Amino acid sequence: MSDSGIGFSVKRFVIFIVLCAIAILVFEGMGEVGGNMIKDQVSRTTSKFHPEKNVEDRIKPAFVLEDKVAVASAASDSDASTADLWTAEDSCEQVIEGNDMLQFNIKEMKVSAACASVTVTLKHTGVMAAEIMGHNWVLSSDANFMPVATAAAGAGLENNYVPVGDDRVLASTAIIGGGQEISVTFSIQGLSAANAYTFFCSFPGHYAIMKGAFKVID
Ligand SMILES: [Cu+2]
Repeated sequence: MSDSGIGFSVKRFVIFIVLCAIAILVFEGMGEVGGNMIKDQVSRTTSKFHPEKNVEDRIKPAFVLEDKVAVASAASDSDASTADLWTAEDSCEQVIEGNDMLQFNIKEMKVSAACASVTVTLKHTGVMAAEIMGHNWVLSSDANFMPVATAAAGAGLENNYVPVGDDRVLASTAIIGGGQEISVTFSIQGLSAANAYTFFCSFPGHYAIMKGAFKVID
């Protein structure tokens, strides 16, 4: 029975070793979890300013013109009175605004065929530079809109993103940046009320949103 005392303490010793091992594993595990939490926190905080990370979050506009979106959806509900908010008055002098959120303030321009000439004034109501958020006003026939808009990117900023010597371009202004304004005056003698025309901004990528109908009315 004297062995039982030793056997008992050997058992206790083994249990003690096992407990120690478990304790070490648990502490290591906790250390790793804690370390990863700190690593995560650091990467989340610093990556906010990393030039290649969270780009979407940083270019997200600080606010969105909810009212205009509401008007747009209301207009699509075939409500003629709200649709008029997007349509400029029939005039030989047209004023249109572009902003930092890729928007023109109107979707339709109407000019009388009787106008000796038409002047379109584009105002950039934003603050961003021409190289980043520049806008212009370009007119083409509806049919030529896509081909001209596509060719425009290749023309480069030095040509105001307007294809040089391209007679599909019926009128165009230079590219302007925030706070600037520019006008173009042109004859509409060659235009017809029977044809559809599109005005748009030819800054690369903008034409998808920044476009509208240009209507000549008899
Ligand atoms: Cu633009």
